[in-house]
Amino acid sequence: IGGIAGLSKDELKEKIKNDFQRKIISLFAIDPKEATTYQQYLALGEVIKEYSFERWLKTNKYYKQNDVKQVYYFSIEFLLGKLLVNNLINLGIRDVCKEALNELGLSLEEIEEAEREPGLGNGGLGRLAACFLDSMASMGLPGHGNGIRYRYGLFEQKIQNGYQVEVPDNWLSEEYVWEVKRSDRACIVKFGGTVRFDIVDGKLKAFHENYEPVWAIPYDIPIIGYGCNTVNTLRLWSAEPFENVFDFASFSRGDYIKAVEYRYMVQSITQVLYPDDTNEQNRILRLKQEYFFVSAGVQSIIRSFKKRGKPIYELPNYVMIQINDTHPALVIPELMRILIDEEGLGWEEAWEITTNTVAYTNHTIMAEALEKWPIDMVRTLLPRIYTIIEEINRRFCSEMLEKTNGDWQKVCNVAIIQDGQINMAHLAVIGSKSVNGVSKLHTEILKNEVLKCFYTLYPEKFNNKTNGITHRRWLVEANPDLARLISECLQTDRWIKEPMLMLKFKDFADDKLTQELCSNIKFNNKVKLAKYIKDKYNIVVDPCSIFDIQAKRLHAYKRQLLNALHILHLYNMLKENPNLDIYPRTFIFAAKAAPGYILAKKIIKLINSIAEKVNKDPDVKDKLKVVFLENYCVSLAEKIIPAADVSEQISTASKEASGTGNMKFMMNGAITLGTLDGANVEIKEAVGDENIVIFGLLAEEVLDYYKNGGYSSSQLYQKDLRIRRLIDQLIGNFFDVPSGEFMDIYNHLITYNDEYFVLKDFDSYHEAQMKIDKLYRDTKRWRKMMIINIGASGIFSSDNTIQKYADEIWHIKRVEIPD
Ligand code: DL6
Repeated sequence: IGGIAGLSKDELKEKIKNDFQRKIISLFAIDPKEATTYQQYLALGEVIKEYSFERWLKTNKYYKQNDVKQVYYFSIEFLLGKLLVNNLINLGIRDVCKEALNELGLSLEEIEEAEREPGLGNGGLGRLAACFLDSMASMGLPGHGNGIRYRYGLFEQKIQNGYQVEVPDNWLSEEYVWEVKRSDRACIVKFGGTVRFDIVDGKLKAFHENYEPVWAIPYDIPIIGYGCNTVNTLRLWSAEPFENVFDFASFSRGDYIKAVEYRYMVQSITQVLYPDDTNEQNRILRLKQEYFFVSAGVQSIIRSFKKRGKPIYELPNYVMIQINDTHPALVIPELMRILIDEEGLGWEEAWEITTNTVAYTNHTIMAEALEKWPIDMVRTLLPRIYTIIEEINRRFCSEMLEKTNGDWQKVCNVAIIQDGQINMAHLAVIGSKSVNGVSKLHTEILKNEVLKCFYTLYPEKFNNKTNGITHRRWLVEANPDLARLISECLQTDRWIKEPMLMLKFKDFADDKLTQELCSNIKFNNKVKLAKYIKDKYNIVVDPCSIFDIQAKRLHAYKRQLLNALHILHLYNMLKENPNLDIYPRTFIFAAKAAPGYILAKKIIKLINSIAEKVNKDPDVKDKLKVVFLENYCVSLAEKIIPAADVSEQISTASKEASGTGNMKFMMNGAITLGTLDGANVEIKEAVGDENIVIFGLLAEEVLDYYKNGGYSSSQLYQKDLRIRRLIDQLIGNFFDVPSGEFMDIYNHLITYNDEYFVLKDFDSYHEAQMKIDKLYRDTKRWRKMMIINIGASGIFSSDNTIQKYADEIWHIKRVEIPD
């Protein structure tokens, strides 16, 4: 096995066949003909991974030898998706590999399907991190990921009798092909214990004693760039116990029970991904996870930096650490700890280095998602880190006190330690050189509302980096026919490297042939999805109907409830008037709810109850269908998104920081039906008002209602007959469900005054839906809209986003790894 550089196509094909067959023998000691599809996948994966090794080695060597500045993207989640197809495409050998396997009587598609995707993320935040890795490698940028190797990923969702049921995701039950264990690069992470201060050589020095040591073992995954020789690294850390832990003073020799408890404690650290993307307060294990991967990551960065032989104060010239939300914000005190305790620097020097090395991205304004840790918890678990946070806070507050002429209230508003808790967003802002939001609107809200005090203090830190998605996965891989059409129209495939070239595809918007081809591709994708739905759920959906899709995490603010209630409204209208002229629609949902999020789970049950009612009613059967696809994940998204006509992006304005699903759908020719929230605003700018359908309250109106009141959902209920009917159906006996089943939804909407303005926006949503109905009937117009959306989506390639991070925050340059 090994390198593939310089081989002719035929040589490569022969090599793949030989390597693949030999791999099956060496891995399983069986005749290649007897291998199961899964074994074939494992063998092919191993072969392809090894093909990347030569480039991987060269990349690392190049970075070292040329003193290249590197960026480390710290994220508690990396939602990678399947890697086999992606790696084949990025290595440029998918077609030849397909031929090689064909000649062996095998199907590459079947083998690819056998891969199990690691669910190491909840949703947008983790998937963004994965898109960024692909972009950095493909652009030749020296950027790596640092995260956690969870033993169990996000739960697998099953729907039973309309309810969500969670099943553990045992993704490591078989080995994971794409990783390489690097025990030689392990680090020790220290928990608990005490801190003693002493004067050594006239300097105050901290000694962390009686701690519990944990091994952090790195598993590296090669991140293969497209059309270049760059192979960067995603390093995921796994916690392992010390075998000789009895040598540590805190353990009494021979205490068997303690030893077992210790092993259990250690293993629990990287055991499971928290299945919640908003509220992680007060969970000690989560705090352990955060410190664990941060400490290991920073230690390993400093270790390799020191090997360069540069003075430590040069660190910011060679290293940048981007923290993906506040989960890795402990990077700040951890880097301070290493610089002060291990490198012997003074506070000011260490602070200067730290605040020039770290940059922070905020991903949410939802108050419940802004992390706060109780002081006691941090002090007990991370005593040395706590003393550093306290000192950062003390210095910052005294500086503020001076600046505000002693206005304590103002100081309290920005302090890191508030009301017995550590405010991680404040720590992140104060300790970073840059603070960015993830869409223009979101960044404005950060500057003018959520982090206003900090914006006044440090306006120069704040900047926007609108999210992006990798068009290589979300178009080239997920929708190969559309990718081919774009290449044919543009007469080049250079757009795969330079996504702004995709904008030229818009020139074909009025071209009849392109319109037809585009529409045929969409139709074929819909046929494939319809087959998937028939095979899996035995539901027949008509590919000629409008495929209207809402696929994302289930959250009250994302308003799947608005969509569901509206479907119920359409149903009511059709029951009243079976001849009502509405264009046939298939509403498709896919969404996981956090296991403890009761309201979200009830909304899933409601959608399934509506589906049951609608799908079996002969009166509406040709006009409406509702399908809930279980277990939404990256690979399911790759099946669904290319088949969408309508992309539902209907969050309450101001709540969705950016959204990235909105970009994936438009890239595949779906028309956005959305509010002016997150990146929808920029999608509208990119496609023009006539190529998107917008409805609902504006962000400023929503924020104004929150501040000043003025909305009463119960008044609306009294006044609006359609709404009253819907709400009454929820709590009456319209659905075949236990009595009171949807009471939580009722309370949310009426008793607690509809926090996310579902009923307030209902009217405007209905009008927008009717507009979609009308537009879809105008075939030419619709096709034109599709093409404009596809072309304009080049703007939202994560390559563009990453270029901005590289130029404006990281100050790193593209490098070409020689052959
Ligand atoms: O920035 C990625 C993604 C955005 O597109 C979504 O709009 C936003 O909701 C999501 N935020 C989170 C928050 N998690 N935490 N903390 O996932 O980030």
